[in-house]
This record gives sequence, C-alpha cells and structure tokens, in this order.
Amino acid sequence: MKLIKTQQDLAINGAPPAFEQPLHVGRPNTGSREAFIKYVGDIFDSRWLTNNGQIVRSLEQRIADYHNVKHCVAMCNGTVALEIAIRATGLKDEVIIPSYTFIATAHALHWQAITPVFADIAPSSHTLDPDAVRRMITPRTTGIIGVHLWGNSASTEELQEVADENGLKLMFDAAHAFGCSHNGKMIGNFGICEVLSFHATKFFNTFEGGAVLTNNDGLAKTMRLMRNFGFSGVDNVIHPGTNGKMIEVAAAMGMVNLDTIDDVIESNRQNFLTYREELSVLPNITVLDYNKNERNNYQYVVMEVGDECPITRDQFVEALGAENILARKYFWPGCHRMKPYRDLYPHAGLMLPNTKQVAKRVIVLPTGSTMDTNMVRTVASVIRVLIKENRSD
Ligand code: T4K
Repeated sequence: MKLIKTQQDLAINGAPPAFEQPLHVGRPNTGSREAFIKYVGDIFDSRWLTNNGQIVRSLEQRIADYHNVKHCVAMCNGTVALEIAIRATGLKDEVIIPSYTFIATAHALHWQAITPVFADIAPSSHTLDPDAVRRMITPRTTGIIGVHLWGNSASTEELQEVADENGLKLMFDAAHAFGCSHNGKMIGNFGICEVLSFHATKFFNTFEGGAVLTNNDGLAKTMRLMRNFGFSGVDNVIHPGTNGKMIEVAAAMGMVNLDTIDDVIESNRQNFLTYREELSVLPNITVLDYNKNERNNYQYVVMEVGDECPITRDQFVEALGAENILARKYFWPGCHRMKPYRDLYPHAGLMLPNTKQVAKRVIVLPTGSTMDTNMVRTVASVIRVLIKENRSD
C-alpha cells in the first residue's frame, strides 16, 4: 500500500497497483471464529440443522429486540423474504417501486406475475420521490415498496400518506438498513412490514439470509407458515407455501456477527468520515451523507461524480480497478434498463430523469472492517491525483 502523489504513481500510467490484494465493496465482516466453531459443534451434537431450530429462534428474538419490533421472521435470503412478504401482504397486479435499486426488488414482484412500475427518486436521497409515486398510480396499483437505499430511510411519512389517500399497501425493502433509524424510530416499524438482507456482502451477514420485520401478528403468522410449505404441525398443511427457511449454521453466523456489530459500525463510521474529509474538498465530487441525528450503519460509501468533473465515473472505476480498488457502479443502469424490464417498458426512462442522472454519477467505494483509515486515505489519494491529472487548467 502506498500514497499516490503524482500521475507517475498511478497504475494506469504503468506504476504497480496501490494495493497488492483486491479491495472489495462488500468484503464480509466475520465475527469470532472460535465462537462460530463452538456453535457448529453444538449443531453437530444436537443434530438439529434446520426447520425453525433453536439458534434461528434466538437470532430472531435478538434481531427483533435490536429493532424494537414485535416480530422478526428469518428466511433463507432477502429475495425470498421479499417474495414471501409481498405475497403475505396481498400485493398483486401493479406495485410501484424505484428503478434505482438492486434488481431483486423488481424480480420479487415479477417472479410472482406482479408488474413492477418504476417511479423516480429524489436526487438528494436516492430514495422514492412521493410525488413521482403519485404520478405512476393506475386503477391496477395495489401497493408501494419503498427502498431505504444505502441505509438512508425512504420518505416513510409521505409515502404512507400517498398509500392511505389511494387505498394502497406500503412495505419497505430495508435490505441496506439493518440497525438504522428514522425520526428516532428503528427500521422495522414502518409500513406493513420491512425486509432485511443478511447476504455475505451486507455489513451484518448470515452467509445468505434475510428476514421480515413487522408489528402485525397476523402477517407474521402467515409468513411463518409460508416459509415452511404452509405446515401447521406434522402432516397438516393449512396454507400455500414454499421453502424459505433459514438454516441453523446461517443463524449461528448471525449470532456471532451480532456480538461484534457495534465494532463493525464504528469502523464503517470511521472509514466513512475519513472518505468524506478527503473527498468532499475535491471539486465536482460529493459523498452522500448520513443523517447524524439517526442511527446509521455506514455500510456504503457513495461518491457522486458531477457532470463538470474532468474524469467520468466510468474512467474512475477503470483507473481505481487498475489499483486493485474494486469500486462498483451500483445500481447502474437502473432496473428499467435491464432486459426483462426494458422489454416490458421500453420508454420507462422518460419518467425517470433523476434515476438516469444518479445512476450515471454513483461509485460505491470499498469499506468495512477489513479496511482502516490509512487504506481509505490511499484510495482517496488515487481519486485526488486522477482529478488533478485530468484538469484542463
Ligand atoms: N434489495 C436490495 C436493495 C438489495 O441490495 C439486495 C441485495 C436484495 C434486495 C436482495 O437480498 P439477497 O437476496 O441478496 O439477500 C451484491 C449482493 O449479492 C446482494 O445481496 C446485494 N443486494 C447487492 C447490493 O450486492 P453483487 O452483484 O454486487 O455481488 P458480488 O458477488 O459482485 O459481490 C460484491 C463484492 O463482494 C465483490 O467484489 C466480491 C466481494 N465478496 C462477495 C462475496 C459473496 C466477497 O469478498 N466475499 C463474498 O463472500 O450483489
């Protein structure tokens, strides 16, 4: 690792890369190896591997307590959790979502023959613009799925108003928002329900996993049935269902990761603050901020490249890649431009100017517990020199 000072230090100009090993966005945080292996030993001893085991139930309780919400229903991944939540909530026909999100938000609807209708985002928050949602409502609309992108909460009150005024159901894709709050209230308490992802790349992971948080007893009961083929006791199926269960070894990873979650958030916060200090002084570069009055997990460092910047977003990604800094263009080009949805709505982009603009500007930078402040400063030095090198003045 070295500090990049001049253009001769850049890998695109023939110098060795700044990092010998690749720096990933979404490098998994893993808690104590010994504690995890102890759990694995217990799983071997008990020979209870899945089907609502003790570790899954303990993890559900801890996550519900952490979010101050009545129910946490753990699932095998965030996408299946979304699918089950959508079905249990009774969404059908058309559901309004942002296009600027991970493709799973759209797929979870499309997979069940529900049409995702894409509404535009607010450029400052990257989350659904309630007025844009209003414009997309048709007689076939049954609901709205807001996304708390990057962990920043969507405009929950305004979206609830739109939903109430139009007789729609509102739920949230909270895949990025584990441990975050909105107006002092923890995520998990908004809309009918909120869906978390515990994928390996999330700051809190269970290898693969997800969960639905809700205060609605009936909905929680239905989702518990749905994730286990609709079984109520032995030999008795009382509801349509699928296999959405979390396994014990995944829950064990969650238990271990929960033990160190505060340390992970703190190292994410330090990395975020260092990035912000280093990058926000650069012309045409902004770092998406977190609301300091809320609880945040700081898991994404989102840099936006302004239109006047002498180097384009894609040139940044390429030059950073040469340094072994594997920055990502999440969620370019927007769901509406991915083949299944492009075919469905070839002209959707006309209603999505902010999505188009934001998707063109965003770079997500590596962070997490495998990075420290010095590494962050090195990444920032590459960005600084790239801008300096390309300045026309
Ligand atoms: N809704 C939203 C808003 C979401 O963002 C997501 C998932 C979901 C719903 C669905 O939840 P899940 O069904 O996934 O639980 C990743 C994740 O696969 C995905 O979970 C996540 N969002 C999305 C934002 O990011 P990719 O395509 O970036 O994954 P990949 O394999 O390129 O990994 C990213 C980086 O992490 C790579 O540079 C390699 C590194 N990595 C990855 C894995 C899996 C590791 O170092 N170790 C690992 O084990 O999608």
